[in-house]
Amino acid sequence: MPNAPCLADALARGHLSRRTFVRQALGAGLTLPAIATILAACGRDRPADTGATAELGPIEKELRLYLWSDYLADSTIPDFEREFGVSVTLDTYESNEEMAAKLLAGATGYDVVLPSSYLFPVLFSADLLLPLQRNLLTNWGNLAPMFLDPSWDPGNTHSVPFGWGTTGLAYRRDLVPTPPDSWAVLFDEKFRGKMTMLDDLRDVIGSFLKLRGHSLNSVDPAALAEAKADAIRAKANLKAYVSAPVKAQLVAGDVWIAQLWSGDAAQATTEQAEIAFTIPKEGSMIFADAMVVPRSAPHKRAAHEFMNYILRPEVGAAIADTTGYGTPNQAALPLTRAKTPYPTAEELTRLEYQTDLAENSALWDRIWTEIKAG
Ligand code: N2P
Repeated sequence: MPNAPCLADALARGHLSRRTFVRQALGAGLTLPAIATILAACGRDRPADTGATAELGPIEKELRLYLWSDYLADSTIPDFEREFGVSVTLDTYESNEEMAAKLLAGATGYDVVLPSSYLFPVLFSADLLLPLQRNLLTNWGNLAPMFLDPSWDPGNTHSVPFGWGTTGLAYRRDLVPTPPDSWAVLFDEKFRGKMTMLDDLRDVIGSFLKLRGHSLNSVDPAALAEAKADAIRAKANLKAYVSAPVKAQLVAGDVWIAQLWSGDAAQATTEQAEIAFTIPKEGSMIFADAMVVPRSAPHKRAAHEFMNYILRPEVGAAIADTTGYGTPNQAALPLTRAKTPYPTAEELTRLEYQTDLAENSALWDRIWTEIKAG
């Protein structure tokens, strides 16, 4: 097993490609924040910093998107292609960690990516993000004030707010006699084999931290040890750790209770009206996902045009209606069917944003590995 300093040295000397470094470093147990820091320090192979402040040329003919799955309306891409004469490709991911590992390994070719807020420190420290040209984002004024100047990207210099949502429990009203109101339902053997949790370490460990009254960003070893024990206890009742694909299993009735993101739960409800969604009384996570442009993006002008297009009220409304997620676009909100209101101050006391765990990611990663193996 290669050790981390040797890997970093090999990277700095140019004996190791960025991709191989990241693969081996992950294998050697390094965390994403640690890998990002080493990449920034070694600086090798960093994509040329083109267009950060330079005037961007005319719109390119192509655009490559790398986004969360099920996060656009059916019309979003075809309408953009038609109007702008751009051919769009879309790759999707199921977790921030999956996406970050790919970007840190040097995946180039993507023009727009959609991380959640807690990932920004990692992406910034690896120097992966292009400063945006606000003059090209003429629809910027449509955004609601609560999404402006966030702590993870002060002044929104490198990101455009896209959507927000919460993590809770989706359940089948017709199959679960009493609506679950606590994360503790995951311990209930009555539902053994009929429950799932997200394949997402921040959501799984975070919800058991909330269950015991802790912050979902806790790095306290005792709190984390308890969350691990709880997660392993619940795991005995789980059918699987699964994220967006659980929708079909809820609709089919193979899963009765699923830890799920609010919008994906709403999408499932449009296919099966007996699916409901609740935020457990102990509290839960709220997330905000925002569009960024990697410095290496080959089509920077098209990326800006696409983000500006997403900021149109009718485009944002169609996305919110299809995905069930909240829109940060306040001009879009009245056009949506659901009109999902922004969380109130009272609701925010029960909801918590995930933050970067920095060097404590190692502890979380180890616990997640142990839960999965346990
Ligand atoms: C989209 C899920 C995005 C939610 N299917 C996680 N930030």
